[in-house]
Amino acid sequence: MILEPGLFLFQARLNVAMQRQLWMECRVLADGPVPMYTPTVRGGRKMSVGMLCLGKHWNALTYEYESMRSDHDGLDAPELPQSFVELAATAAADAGFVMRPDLCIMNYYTAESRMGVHQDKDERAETIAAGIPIVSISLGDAARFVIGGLTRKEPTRPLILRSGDMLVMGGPSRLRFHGVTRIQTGTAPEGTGPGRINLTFRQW
Ligand SMILES: O=C(O)CCC(=O)C(=O)O
Repeated sequence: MILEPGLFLFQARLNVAMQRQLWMECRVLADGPVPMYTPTVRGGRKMSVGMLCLGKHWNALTYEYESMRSDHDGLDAPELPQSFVELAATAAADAGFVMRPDLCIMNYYTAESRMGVHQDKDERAETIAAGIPIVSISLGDAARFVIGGLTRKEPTRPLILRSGDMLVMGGPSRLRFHGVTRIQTGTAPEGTGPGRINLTFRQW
């Protein structure tokens, strides 16, 4: 479904078996030798999501990407699995974009977690200028996601992102403001959840 130029929502793109498999792979990574953690952002506030970056680490204090988690424990970011890359690159291609994802931010939401409205603009200027998309996969509990325009002032519209949905934000929609205002607890398909995992794939 095309929502706006460059903004595509592929509902139920992953079937329940794929959602369960991916959920399990994410849990294994999150509980692995380089575990998920709760970042503290500039100004000292703790985020309400758990985060694990794959491929490259997003430093919550500098808002820059780096190979090791220098704002947390100094460990190297785990590799981005090739099977994850393929899911994202294929969805991007189906939306008409050529994308070579080299990093992914995995966020884990509990009932209380939120993501404030923001732009994804920490990737390379060339990537952003070329409109190379952000590709998101939602798993587990559904979320009320809001998406606005290219300035913070513009109104946002709500979208419910359910387990298995993929969202592609590229071209003229690459820098749209967006956030997560609520988690719909108890809606996760069996074999996923509790909670919500969101994967956002990016090309640095
Ligand atoms: O959880 C989501 O659907 C959005 C995540 C997000 O905005 C981000 O990782 O930048």
